[in-house]
Amino acid sequence: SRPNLALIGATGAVGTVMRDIVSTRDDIWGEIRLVASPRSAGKTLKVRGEDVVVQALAPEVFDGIDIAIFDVPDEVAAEWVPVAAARGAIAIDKSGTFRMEPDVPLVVPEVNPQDARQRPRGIISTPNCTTLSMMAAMGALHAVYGLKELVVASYQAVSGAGVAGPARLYDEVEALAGDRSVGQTAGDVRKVLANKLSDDSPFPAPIAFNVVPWAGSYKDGGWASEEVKLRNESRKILGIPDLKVSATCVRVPVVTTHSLAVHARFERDVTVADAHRVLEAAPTVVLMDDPANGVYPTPLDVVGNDPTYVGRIRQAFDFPNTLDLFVCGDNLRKGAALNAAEIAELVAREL
Ligand code: 11C
Repeated sequence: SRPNLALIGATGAVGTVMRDIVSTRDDIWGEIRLVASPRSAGKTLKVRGEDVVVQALAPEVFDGIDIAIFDVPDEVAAEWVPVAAARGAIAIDKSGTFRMEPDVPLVVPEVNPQDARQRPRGIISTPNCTTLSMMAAMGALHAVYGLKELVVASYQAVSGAGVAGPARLYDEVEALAGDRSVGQTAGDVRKVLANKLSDDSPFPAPIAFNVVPWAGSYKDGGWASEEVKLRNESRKILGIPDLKVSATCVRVPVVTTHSLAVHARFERDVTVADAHRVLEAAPTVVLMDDPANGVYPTPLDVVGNDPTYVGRIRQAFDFPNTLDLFVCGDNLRKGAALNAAEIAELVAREL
């Protein structure tokens, strides 16, 4: 019989995309149960064209469920993912809670599908959306050339912060619209926003007309949690424990789709033409690399699409075996819901 799927966090930014994804991909599922916090329970939402009533998170919602996909805050995952696993569901968790635990695989299906089979706790983690936005491309290049070092700058969309992110960006843009004097004096945008909006923003500085060099929580040494995750998770997914990684994560006024400028050093000789061939052959990567004709990916052209888009591939002038490139990936699709759905499909094939 067909496996039953539960989506936990069905009403959030990722949950909304998740419902779309399971409604449009090959339908392999029996029941699809929608679950959210008690605040959202009782709502009716569409999935596979049918109305489904959202259930409140409780131990019983996992009864009869084969696979449960969680997109909930870290502390909710810490409490409820083990409950799902104890009740016999395989839990696929999008939070940061279990990703680095040695007995929990961290899976990107086109890079390390084999890892999904070793899941002694019944838990599989799916990576941070920033890491995921480049993994299909970097995994394909690593498989051929052997990755040694990664230096990354991210340009992260506001929807990475959940539904409050786009809400804040739209509010700020509206508050500033029509005023052609703003952005020309230090602090002027802050003043306009302070007069018109609450100071309750998911971002530590104005995000309209700005870039903010901070994403996530504070970590030792002045690192942001997103930068630490990008390092740890890339190492685990690619299976290179000593991969050298350094990242700076920056929030930009883009609604959805994370971009990354990547400086990647490889063990073996690599040329731009070879990298093109490798990336063209990677099924989930789209190469957009013809800068002489203005062809390269931008988040606005990528949003809503599944693949990882790569362009601006250059041989670094002063660094041997090193490519500089620009990657864009929809942070809600491959960066979150799609990767979780692909893991669920991978697991469902074994059941
Ligand atoms: C962001 N990448 O753009 C984050 C959100 O570890 O899954 C996801 C945090 C995580 O803000």
